[in-house]
Amino acid sequence: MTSSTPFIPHLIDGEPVGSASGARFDTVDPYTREPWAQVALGGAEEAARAVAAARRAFDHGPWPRMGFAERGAILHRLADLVEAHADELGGADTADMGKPLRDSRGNDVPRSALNFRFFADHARLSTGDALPMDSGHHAYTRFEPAGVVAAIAPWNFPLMLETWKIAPALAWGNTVVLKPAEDTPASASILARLALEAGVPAGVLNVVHGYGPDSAGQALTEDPRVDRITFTGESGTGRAISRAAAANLTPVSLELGGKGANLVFADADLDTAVSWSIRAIFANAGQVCLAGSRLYVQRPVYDEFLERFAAAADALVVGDPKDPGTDVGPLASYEHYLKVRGYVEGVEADGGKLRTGGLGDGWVVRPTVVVDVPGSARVYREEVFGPVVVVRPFDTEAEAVGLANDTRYGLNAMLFTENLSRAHRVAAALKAGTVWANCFFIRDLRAPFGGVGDSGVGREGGTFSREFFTEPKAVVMAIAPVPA
Ligand code: TXE
Repeated sequence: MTSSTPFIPHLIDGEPVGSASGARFDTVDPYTREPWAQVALGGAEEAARAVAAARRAFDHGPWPRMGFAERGAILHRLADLVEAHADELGGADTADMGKPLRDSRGNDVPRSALNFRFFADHARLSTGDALPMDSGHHAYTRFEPAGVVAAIAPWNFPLMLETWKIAPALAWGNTVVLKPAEDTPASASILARLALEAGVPAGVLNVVHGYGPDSAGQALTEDPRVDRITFTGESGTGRAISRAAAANLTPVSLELGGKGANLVFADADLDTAVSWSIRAIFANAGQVCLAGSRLYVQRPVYDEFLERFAAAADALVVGDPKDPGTDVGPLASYEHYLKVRGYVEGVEADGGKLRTGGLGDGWVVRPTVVVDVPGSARVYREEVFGPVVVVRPFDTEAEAVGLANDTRYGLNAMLFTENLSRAHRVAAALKAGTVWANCFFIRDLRAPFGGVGDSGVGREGGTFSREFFTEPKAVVMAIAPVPA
């Protein structure tokens, strides 16, 4: 490290600060495999300071007391600033986790700006219930901000998933302590700086860097001054967070792992099915909770589909994430690369075959297609979180639904068919929080997002985010009965 190495501070109560102990850690560019910045390493002390700041800003500051229009205008300004700093924000995520710049700058940054605009407008336009009662009373609902929100984020869509949590929390008048994933700290500190510039008052959005267990993350989940915990990450971590939160009865929203099924029926449009299925597993090097990592193809089109799918996988450009032509970059960290490599190396011992793909140079796993794998294989059952897909044939619709539902996860599923009745029937039968028919990744931010089983607890999006980030209150007033 040289004196010109960038330093990424916490942002607490409006101030960029280091840790009290001076501790720092490196963040590593997974393409160059070199540290590119140093990060303030927070622990329980920094988490407590950030929560105290958020608490003060909530209990005494202007933010929860502002009108929706005023808060919304600030969040719209923040969205504009996010777009204006697209190079800096996208570049930070790419340096931290190797996502192609085309995706970080091209998709995640605009979507992050949209998160702020959407939730600002949604909160402002949201209506409550008015319930005239036969007794002459009148009940109505108020949605009051919940308080201090701890947002604990993963590394696969750093800025995008952080803003997915922060935007509704702020729009509804809460204050926030964000703990970004330790592998991807940079964009969060930039965002917090931009929030101040947009007019978000000091203490309303705080960022603490550090690890999870026995570190800043865990401290946030145990703090009784925190009113909501929103988390995206691994299912085991979700359980740990739930246990910690239970001590204070803090409500949690958990978006966890997935092992998405993708069903291609013989009556599908194969061009559509191949191109979406490729994106579903190889976008972001498969480091997507929604990845379509179990691909089931009806037997009459199995050979043709597999041929075309494998050829399309081979045609993806693997390389430098900063190169605009790159489709697939390295995995996000050495630790994660070792995990994914372990699955690829275990395929043959587990009785499967690599149809194409395998290990690349550096921390790269090439788009990998696994066939003939038994149902007990780890690569078939577990979330690999890499560019690795298992493909199996099926015969009947009922068998396909049974295979798709035979998992402890239930975040999402996809199906491809030109038969409208089948599409509706299968969508209803799949145990998943989201089902896509003849498409993938398309989102309406009003729709519920979350999973069943080990994929999570709760839903976010539109009114679902409102339910989580507010305390809905019923007010019952005695008024004179009004004659009809
Ligand atoms: O996730 P973790 P990791 C899956 C994927 C991946 C695996 C491990 O399979 O290989 O999880 O990734 C914080 N209290 N997904 O280890 O541990 C942590 O610091 C409080 C799925 O990175 O869940 C980080 O900020 N916080 C996924 C965040 O939790 C804790 C996205 C996520 O880390 C904590 C990412 C604790 N006890 C990985 N322990 C998805 N569903 O999108 C950890 N953290």
